Amino acid sequence: MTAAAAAAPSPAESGLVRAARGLPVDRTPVWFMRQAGRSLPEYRALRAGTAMLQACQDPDLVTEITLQPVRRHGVDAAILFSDIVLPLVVAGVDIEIKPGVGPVVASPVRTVADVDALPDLEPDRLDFLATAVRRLVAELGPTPLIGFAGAPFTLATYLIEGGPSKEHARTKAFMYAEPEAWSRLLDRLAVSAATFLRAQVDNGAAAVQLFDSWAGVLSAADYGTRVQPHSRAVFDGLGDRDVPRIHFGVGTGELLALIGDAGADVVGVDWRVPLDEAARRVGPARSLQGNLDPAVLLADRASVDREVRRVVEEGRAARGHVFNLGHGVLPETDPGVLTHVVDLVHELSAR
Ligand code: 1CP
Repeated sequence: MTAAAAAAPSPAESGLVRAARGLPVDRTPVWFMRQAGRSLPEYRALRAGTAMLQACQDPDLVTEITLQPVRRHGVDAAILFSDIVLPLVVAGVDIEIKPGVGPVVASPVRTVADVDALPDLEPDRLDFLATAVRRLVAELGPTPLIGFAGAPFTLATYLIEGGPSKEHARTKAFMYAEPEAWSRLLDRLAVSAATFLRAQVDNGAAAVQLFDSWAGVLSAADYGTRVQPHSRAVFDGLGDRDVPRIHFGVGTGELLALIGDAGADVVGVDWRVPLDEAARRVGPARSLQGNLDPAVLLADRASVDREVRRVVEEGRAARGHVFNLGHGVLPETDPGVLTHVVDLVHELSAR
């Protein structure tokens, strides 16, 4: 290796990866969940006329949309433009993402037979993903690409409810009434999530995030026995691939320790629990990601600055801190505010 090559920064040595491992960083790394998407006019222009799930399978569109927020905001990581339902769609499940609604499943999973009829995800159907990830890694240079998948529980809520839902009552009823089929369903979703993550890591993704967005609707007891083993199976499916594992859900204050124990290096926290308290709940062996309330970005600049400062300060209690929102960017967010937050986090945390 030449001296220049040895000195060239690589995604594996990036602030994101270092903070995720609890290593010292020059400044707190920052990225935003849903940083690609509807808050960006250049995204809306590029997506016009293409259905969401079609766009996710087009390597040119995936590459360009993933890069847009990196160019515009100077964030410290890219996240693959995709969706948590994509592995199901690629496997052959009839799902559509309806504008203004979200994923809608044509034939929801309601019986034990429905569980057993679900198709498996064949890895050889993921060539489009390998192509997009390889291109992105080449374009991104030292900036890490985060690969992701939906966790078994959150995917099960869409399959069983048939679409977005607030109470997830059918899902919970199935979980209690059909424990064996429930376990089989989550097992199968874990296998497909692991296949999807491996395809991203094996083509150069430098970190992964498992989205269990709706796990917070469960008690700790149910989460621990009926869900966490399946999320752990997803991380275990990465084998010895040496990339940090981020594990996120909304409303998970009571579950933070369990979410960490599923096999995460980084626990994602929403805005309900301050990061210093989250650090106590998660313990010294894991880093934290979060947790600015996305609604704050719609307020006046003084409020934005005050809340960003608070999150950066509270994040100092964690083993390592990756600055993010507590959930995704709201579509009505002014992208200029996102760029400002990136600069402010860097300035406040510079060492
Ligand atoms: O036409 C559009 O622009 C549709 C909006 C959209 C976008 C931009 C959807 C529909 N998905 C996405 C992309 C997406 N989805 C990303 C891209 C990368 C990035 O963060 O920039 C990611 C990581 C996801 C993951 C995802 N999809 C989650 C987990 C994260 C979260 O928000 O909690 C969930 C729950 C979904 C389901 C989904 N897809 C789309 C919507 C509107 C929803 C949520 C619906 C609901 O409320 O249940």
